[in-house]
Amino acid sequence: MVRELLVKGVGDGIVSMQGLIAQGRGEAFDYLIGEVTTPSAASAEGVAVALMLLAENPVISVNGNAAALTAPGLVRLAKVVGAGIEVNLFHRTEERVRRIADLLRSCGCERLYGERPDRLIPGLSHDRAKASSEGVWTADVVLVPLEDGDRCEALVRMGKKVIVVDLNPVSRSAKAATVTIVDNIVRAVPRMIDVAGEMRGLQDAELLEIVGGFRNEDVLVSALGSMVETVGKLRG
Ligand code: PTJ
Repeated sequence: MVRELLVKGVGDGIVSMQGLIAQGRGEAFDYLIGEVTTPSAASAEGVAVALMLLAENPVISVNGNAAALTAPGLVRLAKVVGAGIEVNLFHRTEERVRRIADLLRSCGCERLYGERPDRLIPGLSHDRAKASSEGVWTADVVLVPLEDGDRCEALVRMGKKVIVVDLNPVSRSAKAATVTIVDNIVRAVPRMIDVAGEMRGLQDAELLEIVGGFRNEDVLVSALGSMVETVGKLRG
């Protein structure tokens, strides 16, 4: 069913052809972690939500894959944590930006950026660098699901706290991010919405306690550990 969403996304002009390859890569890692949200991914999801709730200007960056897989979920998450949404494409065409923006608006997105970018993120080629001053450019916390390594590194260099959702724990994005959620986006987003609902009433001090002591390397090592465990089970 998830695969079909991507195929439909290509037909609707939302997903790039490269997006299908990215999904295949993600699926391979998902099989290795057992297609479940591991405890360390669950804790990274909690830290990510706490960071977004603590942020001054949290922004969720949406690409073709993220839109096709979970546009309504991302809009809901943005509402619960008080974030804006920006359409940012790796393989940018204005037509695809427009289609994704329309999809997000049809899901109820009110604070939407990315259609008229007016800034360029330093260190990236022109189309990939495009950003909006009120969105990603001034965001202090950015959730970039399924992000490519260059953009993730560039956002970190700008001093932002960057949260990625990436099933590959050894991708450049996973290693560069402030918080890496090694989980399928279709499982991560609904969980984050629930967690955000629970955390919304917390004081800043309590949210800071959740964030304090988090080490992203631990999440990556733990994800790789889950994969090794899966291999171990094959030995009986
Ligand atoms: O729509 P665009 O033009 O912005 O392009 C989007 C893609 C995803 C094609 C582009 O950003 C890209 O090429 O990204 P990468 O470098 O392939 O990185 C995507 C990462 O997401 C890979 O490490 C995959 O393992 C991972 N991934 C793929 N599907 C999922 C996933 N992680 C979580 N959930 C998934 N469903």
